[in-house]
Amino acid sequence: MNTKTQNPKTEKKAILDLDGAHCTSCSIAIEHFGRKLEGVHDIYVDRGNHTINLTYDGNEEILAQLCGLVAKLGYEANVRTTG
Ligand SMILES: [Cu+2]
Repeated sequence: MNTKTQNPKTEKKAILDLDGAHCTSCSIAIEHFGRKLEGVHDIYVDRGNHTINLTYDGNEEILAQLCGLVAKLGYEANVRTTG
C-alpha cells in the first residue's frame, strides 16, 4: 500500500446499518479488513446499535467498497448517514 494522506479538512464520517454480525469475531473481521481499504481513517463496529461507524477521507466511493466488503464477509451493510 502506498502513502495514505490524512487531510482533516476533507475528512467525513458515515454511519452504516449492519445486519448479521452478532459476535465479537464478526466485528473484528469487519474492522480489520475495513481498515485496509484505501481512504478509511477509522472504523468501529458498534454491535449494540448494529452500526458501523466510519471516518474516511471524503471520497464517497469508499462507502460502496465497504458495503461490498461486508457482503463478502457474509453480512449486510447499508449507509444510514454521511457528513
Ligand atoms: Cu460472528
